[in-house]
Amino acid sequence: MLNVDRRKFIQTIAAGGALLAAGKSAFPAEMAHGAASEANPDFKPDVEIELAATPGELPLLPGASTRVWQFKGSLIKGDPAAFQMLPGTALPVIRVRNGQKLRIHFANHLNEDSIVHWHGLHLPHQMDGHPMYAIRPGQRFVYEFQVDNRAGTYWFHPHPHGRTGEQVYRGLAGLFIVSDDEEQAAALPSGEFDLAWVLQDRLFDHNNQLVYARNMMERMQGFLGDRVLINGKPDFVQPVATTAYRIRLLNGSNSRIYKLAWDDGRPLTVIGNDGGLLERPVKRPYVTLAPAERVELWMNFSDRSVGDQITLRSLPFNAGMSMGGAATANGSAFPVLRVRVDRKLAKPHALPARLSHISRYRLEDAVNHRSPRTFSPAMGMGRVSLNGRTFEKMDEVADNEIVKLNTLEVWEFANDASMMMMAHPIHVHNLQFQVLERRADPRFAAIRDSLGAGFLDEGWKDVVLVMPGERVKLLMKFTDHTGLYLYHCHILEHEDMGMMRNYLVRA
Ligand SMILES: [Cu+2]
Repeated sequence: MLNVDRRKFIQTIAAGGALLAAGKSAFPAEMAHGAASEANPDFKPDVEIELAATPGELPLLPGASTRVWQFKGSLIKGDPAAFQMLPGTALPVIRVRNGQKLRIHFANHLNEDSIVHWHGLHLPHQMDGHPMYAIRPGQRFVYEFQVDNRAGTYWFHPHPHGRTGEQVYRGLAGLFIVSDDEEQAAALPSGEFDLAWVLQDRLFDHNNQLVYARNMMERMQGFLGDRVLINGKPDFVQPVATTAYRIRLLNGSNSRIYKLAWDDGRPLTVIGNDGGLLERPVKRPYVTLAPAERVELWMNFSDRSVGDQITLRSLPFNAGMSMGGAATANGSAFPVLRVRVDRKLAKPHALPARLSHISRYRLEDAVNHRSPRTFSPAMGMGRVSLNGRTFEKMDEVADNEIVKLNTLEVWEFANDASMMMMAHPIHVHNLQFQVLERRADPRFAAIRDSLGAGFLDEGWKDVVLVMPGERVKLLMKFTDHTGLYLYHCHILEHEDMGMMRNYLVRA
């Protein structure tokens, strides 16, 4: 929600003078360090938040505290529910309604550059947390935008180029939950019956300190921990009552894929994913959750007895090439968390047959339906790429990365698994897309089939897992905003190594 004068102001300071004044002459103008360091007095926020990335310590394991990096913040203006820590955790949750205006003062208290990306939100380029806006230690970036997303479970995390993986790994992530009228009408379980579980794997040394990517191999395959934390807690147990719950899951791991199933063999009832509620609930024997993907479950515990325990597990699968030790490799089996029924509650509940309305894009409406843009994530010889290119310059776009505002396009991601058989979770900034089709190379069928029944290609998505040898077609529309946005692999080590590119939306 920048007005024209404000844009001009930002462009002016981004172009030069203020950078020199701030002592940042060493940075090229396009880096725009400190570009939005002041609030716009004409912008009237409904919610205003102070949010700092800062070093801290948390008692995660018995014994020594773990040094972490955390988002800490406070609410300056708005409903107290708009900014809270998830109860009993250090995980920040921003809760807003679609249409609300937000101002977020981001302060970088780390010893390195950072910037915050609002994952899944549809925002002007300047507000998206592009790495060109990374601010130096001690600097501030003021975000001002109007929420323009349907109800859903979005999230936020740092996005400075080359450092995203480590900053997320050390603890910088939060949930961004949007509600709207359509979602309220579905009357899903709310308040204490609306749970959030953020899944992250971590590796600790003998002194309880986090260990991160020690060598090229751990970066190439994506860094894997040997311990799963839920909302930052090991050995997580969720107490529940004998009633129905809405459960939001975010895979906040750097590179781990989860194949989630209840240990009693019941199917999972899925009501939503990346871009909010599905049209109607669907059942899956298991759910495949790749890095940065979200899924919302509806779980009814009313036929359980007090004292019952149910374990959510990650089942074994064929991950292609994953070189972790047997206990930590992608595809190894482990318990994720336990649910414990600890009280009786006679509370009426019903799973709505219809959850939301989703209008499907049609392939024939895509301006390039006869010739989809194709992007190939590839890796080999210590290098990762998209169509043979890596992210090198902040503002670089190739000819096939320029799209026109207000057009629908079909993009195809073709996983070239010739060198390394790895699945890549591809994320596109600025929009929610629809998955049109997947085509698998029969040579890699065993890998695809070990996860395929858990894909949730329904509804709106902003991350799609592209399996080895697979070609996935997406339909996406570029509306409202022009400028540079990113698309990249959400294995954060791949992203940091350059499996990331800009695309440009042009008027
Ligand atoms: Cu990747």
